[in-house]
Amino acid sequence: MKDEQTPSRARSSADFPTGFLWGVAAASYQVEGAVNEDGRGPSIWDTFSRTPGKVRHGHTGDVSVDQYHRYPEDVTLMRQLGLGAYRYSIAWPRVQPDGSGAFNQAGFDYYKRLSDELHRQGIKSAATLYHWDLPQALEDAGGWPERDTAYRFAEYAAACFAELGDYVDMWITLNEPWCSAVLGYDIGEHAPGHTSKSKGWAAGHHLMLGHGLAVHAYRSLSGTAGQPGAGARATAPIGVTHNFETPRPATLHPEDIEAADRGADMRTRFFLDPMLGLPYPERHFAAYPEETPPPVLEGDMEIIATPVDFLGLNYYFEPVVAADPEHPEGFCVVDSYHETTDMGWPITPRGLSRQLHWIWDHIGGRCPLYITENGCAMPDDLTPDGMRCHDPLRVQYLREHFSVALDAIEEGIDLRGYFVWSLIDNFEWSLGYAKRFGLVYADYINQRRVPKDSYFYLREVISGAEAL
Ligand code: GCO
Repeated sequence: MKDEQTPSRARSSADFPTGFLWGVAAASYQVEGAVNEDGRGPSIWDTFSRTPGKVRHGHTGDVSVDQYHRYPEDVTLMRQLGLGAYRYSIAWPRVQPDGSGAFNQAGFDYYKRLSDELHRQGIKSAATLYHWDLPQALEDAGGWPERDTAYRFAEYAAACFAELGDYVDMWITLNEPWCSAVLGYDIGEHAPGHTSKSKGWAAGHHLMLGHGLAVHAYRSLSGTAGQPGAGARATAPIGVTHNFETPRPATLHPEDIEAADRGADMRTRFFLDPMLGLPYPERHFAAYPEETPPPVLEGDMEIIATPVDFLGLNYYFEPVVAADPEHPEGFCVVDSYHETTDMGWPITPRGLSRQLHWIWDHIGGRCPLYITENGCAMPDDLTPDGMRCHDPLRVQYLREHFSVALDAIEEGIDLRGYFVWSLIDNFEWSLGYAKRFGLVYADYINQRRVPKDSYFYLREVISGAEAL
């Protein structure tokens, strides 16, 4: 196993293959603001962020960086960076305020305007259908632990394909279903804030079922392109984005290697195996007999296994685990003694290499991969005149991870693109505005955007001029 260091061989960012897609990523509730405009309905994040004690300092996404109104300026920043794609998410409650029933044309129109602006400036439009903002009305009816939510999602997805099919160049059904399921329904750190293991796994299954139904609906559009009323082209690739964890064993002792393998069960295999036609991991439910396994009905696993065109990976860090006989599953996460980001997350670029290889081997190379998020919260040093922002640690973090991505391509992994999280500082969920992940500094008082050093660094990378 290699150390956490970058290879010494001289290379440059020009070594990324032609057509490699450089992008940035963001999510509707984190950047849009305008929560009460043009018919948008409430989402679980509106409710959660207004619930005292749930989000640091009581912050909400009500305004954030106001991208709903300022998208032309943000797209210009993207073009000046040389980006090939913007990965944003569609707010379900903007286009279908109650999550069922009537659609809201003004909501679709916003994403058409955004896509038109992206295209006008030569940037691809990569839409995620669900980045955590479930319409509140669906949560009131039980949310993701209820099977019906999967069907509602598929219906919403089909409407997006029909309305926006001529605008979107790349579809991502879900962002990080693990977070929606586990942080939302089991740990309760994210909206809607429930704390029930069984609800968590039921939510996980229904999210994956919703994903499968949506891909299935998309596939059935192929062949209807060009027909009156069909709308969608169904030619853009469709995939899903996960935040897998493939832990590193604390030592090379067989019991720690086994522990690391088990550590991938619920964070990775639970969400990946059904996509490959495999069952949910059984080891976990054997270790916790009191937990209810996901409510799988006949035919569900086949739907979830509907082939995708690519797999998106969000990578931030690699945990280290060791065998722990006291633990029901036989493993625990241990300190990894790495430097950390402002989130307290260890900086582990070689872990990206291990994860890419783990996933690539596990899926047998059956579809290309994209890194759909990678980035870091770091201390930002805004100059007193407010004109520059120095973030050398972010530059270093990105350089190390880009270098590993290039290694992976040279090692034969079909990695097609890399989306940095995020263009601009934004609402970091339960941490509010306290953590800044942007390449561009957001002044939340006057909405001024100040490109950080990392922005200019990425511009050089994309232009092919940076040593890696
Ligand atoms: C994700 C998160 C992002 C976070 C980012 C930093 O997709 O992982 O949804 O929205 O802001 O990961 O924590």
